[in-house]
Amino acid sequence: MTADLFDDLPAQPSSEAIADGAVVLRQFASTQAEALLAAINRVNASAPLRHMQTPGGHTMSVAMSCCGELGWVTDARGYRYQSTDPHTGEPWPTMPDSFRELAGDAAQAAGYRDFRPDACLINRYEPGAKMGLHQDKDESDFDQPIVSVSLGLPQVFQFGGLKRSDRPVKIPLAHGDVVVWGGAARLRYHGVLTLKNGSHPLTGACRYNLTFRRAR
Ligand code: MD3
Ligand code: FE
Repeated sequence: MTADLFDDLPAQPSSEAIADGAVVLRQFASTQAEALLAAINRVNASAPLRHMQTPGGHTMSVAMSCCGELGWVTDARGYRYQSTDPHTGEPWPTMPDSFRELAGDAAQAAGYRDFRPDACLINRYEPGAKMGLHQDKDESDFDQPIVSVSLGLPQVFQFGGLKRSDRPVKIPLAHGDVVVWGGAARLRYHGVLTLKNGSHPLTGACRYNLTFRRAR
């Protein structure tokens, strides 16, 4: 068996600046993982995971849902945040208190006070799913960070620069890891490589990623 990027991740919580404005909080969410997954399942019972269409007409390989006052959607009309789920026509499910608190605590640990997310995107990757390099710029205030939480199978994150052509570095993200992306990192290109086959005791053959945002 050969060594891979996931082999030397810490089992205990630790914090490390991975770039100007980006702080990885390894294992920050691991003790809450089962409660977070139960809350994800409750949200997805009302707002089902779905494969959205890009404005260019491609179907995304990642399945998405949202909770909070606003949710992110993409369709033939473009990318945007909106207060209702286009699939049901209903408001997005309320953001669970456990989500809000985790996001606020992680932002605080990374030096951002009073982070109050109004949107949480839930991404579910199955083996073969990926997300190409992109910037998150549909939010109104780039001084607000984004907090991401990884659950389930590990996946390799690609962290690029401010230009699409900047060569990305690979960062392994494992179950329970939380990353706070703010400051100069906020507009950097990023994506995730294709999820490999595997099985996680809590999620089976998938990875969930929660991203907490202040959209407006
Ligand atoms: C760096 N999600 O939902 S999370 C996304 O694993 C998204 O599902 C990926 O990119 C995923 O938009 C990556 C890490 C992440 C999220 C937002 C960022 C990194 C970021 C915004 C700016 C810079
Ligand atoms: Fe993103």
